[in-house]
Amino acid sequence: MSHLFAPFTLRSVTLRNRIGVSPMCMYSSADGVANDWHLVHLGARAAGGAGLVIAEATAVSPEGRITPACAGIWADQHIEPLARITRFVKQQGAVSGIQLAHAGRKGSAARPQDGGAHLADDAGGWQVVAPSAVAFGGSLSKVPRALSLADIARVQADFVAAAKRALMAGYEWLELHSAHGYLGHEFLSPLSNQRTDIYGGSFDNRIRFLLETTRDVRAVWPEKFPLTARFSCTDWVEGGWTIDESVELARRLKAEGLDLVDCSSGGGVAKANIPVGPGYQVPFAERIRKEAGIATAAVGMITTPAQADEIVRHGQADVVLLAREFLRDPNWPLHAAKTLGVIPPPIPPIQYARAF
Ligand code: 531
Repeated sequence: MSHLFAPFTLRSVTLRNRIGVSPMCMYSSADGVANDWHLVHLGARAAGGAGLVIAEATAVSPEGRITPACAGIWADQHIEPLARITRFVKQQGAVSGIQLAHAGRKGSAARPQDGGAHLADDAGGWQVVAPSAVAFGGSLSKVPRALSLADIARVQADFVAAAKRALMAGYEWLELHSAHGYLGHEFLSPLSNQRTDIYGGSFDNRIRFLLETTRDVRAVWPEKFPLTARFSCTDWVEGGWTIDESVELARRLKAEGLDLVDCSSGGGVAKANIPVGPGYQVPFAERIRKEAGIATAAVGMITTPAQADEIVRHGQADVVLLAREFLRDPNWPLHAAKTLGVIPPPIPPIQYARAF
């Protein structure tokens, strides 16, 4: 039976355990460039025993950033600072992943510590784009420019170029961000996608952007490396994107060479009733894994070793991704192994051996 500390192989990549660092925005870049903060943030968690370390939402174009301080991979100057991190992560025995992202209408925002509202164009912000000219609302009040067909092709080409740079930077695991109300999700949900062309309306049309992007990225991303996507499995509102649609989307993307769905939820609308609680998104990972026959990652309010271990043991997900719990404890995997009595225990970095 699989368990939290059993290795996991996807394509030719083997994780030493089922524990991943969820992509977390650090809002710490200038011009999208990774720096010492990112090295320490990601490197410390690789040293702490994670099997997979996924770099934060990394924008495929400048206007695809959430904030001016977000990470980017739209230019060759981004490659070497990221490569410095992937080299260190690998030395620690972990696999490096990266989440490629476009923020859509939720871009051009201030950092959370600065309030998170849309920034005016003359205050460091920019014109946001989306499938349709419909504002997110609240403090994200900018009305986006609806993407033309040529714009859509350009954004997809940006994802492809970003994937090529990610490969050059040493990543072995790619995640397409299609959740949390950012561009990929905006195409999926009828609440944000009101297009009347081939990218809007029917289910087949709303999934077309992600399907094509997956196909295009798969064509340049090596066969030996996993390609994954994060979904908001439901919008949690009537008339929005649903878990049933997520299951069908997972089936369609699997046929395009997608290897795993990272199962999150929400973020597409400001007002949703979300039953946040321990493991509240795990049932989505379980359904997609069972009904679409594709590997899944569970994420969201996973905090204890027993909880994480049970998710894997019960076949609800192949991998668990931890976010805030990893901020509280970069050595969470080493501590979890001790709590669970894992034999043989994972080997800590030699520099820390006397502490574990
Ligand atoms: C939190 C978030 C989780 C679920 C739904 C909406 C928002 N995160 C999402 C991050 C950015 C910061 C806030 C991304 O997905 C990039």
